[in-house]
Amino acid sequence: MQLSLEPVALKPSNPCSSTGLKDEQIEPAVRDILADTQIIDVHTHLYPASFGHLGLWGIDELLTYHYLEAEFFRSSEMTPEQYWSLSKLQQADAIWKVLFVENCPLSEATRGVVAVLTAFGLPTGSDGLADARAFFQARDAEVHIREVLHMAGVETVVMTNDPLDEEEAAVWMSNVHRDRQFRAVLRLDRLVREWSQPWDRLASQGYEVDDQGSTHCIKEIRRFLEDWCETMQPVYMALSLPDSFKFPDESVRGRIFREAVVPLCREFDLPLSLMIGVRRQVNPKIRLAGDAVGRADLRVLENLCREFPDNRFMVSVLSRENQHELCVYARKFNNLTPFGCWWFLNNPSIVEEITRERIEMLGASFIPQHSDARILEQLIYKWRNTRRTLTPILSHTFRLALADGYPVTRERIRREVERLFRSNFEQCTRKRQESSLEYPV
Ligand code: RAT
Ligand code: ZN
Repeated sequence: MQLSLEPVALKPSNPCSSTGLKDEQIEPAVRDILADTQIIDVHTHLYPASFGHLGLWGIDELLTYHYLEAEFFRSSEMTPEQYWSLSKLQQADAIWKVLFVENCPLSEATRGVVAVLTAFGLPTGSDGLADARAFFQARDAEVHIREVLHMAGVETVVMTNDPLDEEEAAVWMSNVHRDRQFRAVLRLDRLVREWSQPWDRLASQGYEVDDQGSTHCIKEIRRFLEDWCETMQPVYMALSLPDSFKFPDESVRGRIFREAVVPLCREFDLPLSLMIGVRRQVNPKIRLAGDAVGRADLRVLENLCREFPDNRFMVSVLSRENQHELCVYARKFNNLTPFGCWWFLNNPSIVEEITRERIEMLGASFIPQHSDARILEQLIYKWRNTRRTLTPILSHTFRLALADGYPVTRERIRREVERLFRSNFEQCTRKRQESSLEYPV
């Protein structure tokens, strides 16, 4: 941690000992502190080098990110069928040509690619990708990962780990080397949402499950989850859910959720992350880019938080219209931590609106952002953009506090920023009770 340069900051643990800032000193202080803060990125789709080709990086992956694919189909005559028949390099070439050469990269996702190229000193206005490809090909994965995390000011990356993804499961079973900067998360989408499909996969692994969700089956699902908790040592369990998610729900899925997932989180003292509001595959032709958003009935959260006060829930909602309700519920239930401006919300104008609303209603008791990075170098632009968007918002907040008569110091700003980008998550994932799970060090 960098100590304040203020002369009276000799006792940084005592915020009252710092010099009060003047109005015009607040924004530069906020900017410095945000730049200095080493982020815990609470939700990504990244992997350490030991997970081999599961970890995506480099220019071709950056260009074929599904956020860009969605934009590509808006500006190109190419059909999805034609696009999917191309190799990855050809797809990347096509996207570069359409979104960066024939049109200006103005959207958040396209500017992100430009920012990454700039960060590595690569050309951003050329017709082809030869320089960028040569640069990334020459990089050593391990070194590259360290450098990108350093450039992004990210200390810890939280992964998304699906035990029903065969490739990923095989990596875990090979006793893969754990990297302390990458924390695991037991992702349950396939298990809970697609229950009609995975049951035979569990059965083939020796779990006595059936597609009716019998009491014995639920017990076996718990055993499956316990085994994977042992293997992965996750920091939380996670599930993305449609706008139509209901709780309580008497379907097999609803019972898996209520009788296996929720009690196991409690038993292992793990938070449950719920990402609510995704409408999967409204346009299956464009694959990952074909998911959309819907407004959810957040009374599900009310029911969950009230019925399970000993569970902790980290919640992100995809619909802009659900944001205010989420804040209201967080004021009612302190076992609920709102996090992130997810996916279609991760644009400066919307991040700004949501973050202001959250600060006004919750102070600093939430987690403002996660990157959701799928490709390593996205960390660079996504976190730079978050810092850039949040600087004026936090500055404005502290300036209001000063105007109301509160002595604002660098130490106090630092304490709140640390809370937002580190300690709220650390506290949410901290073990309160004895558990057989230990985080890897
Ligand atoms: O933002 C995204 O990349 C989405 O495709 C999803 O990954 C979403 O974040 C999720 O984790 O389900
Ligand atoms: Zn995600």
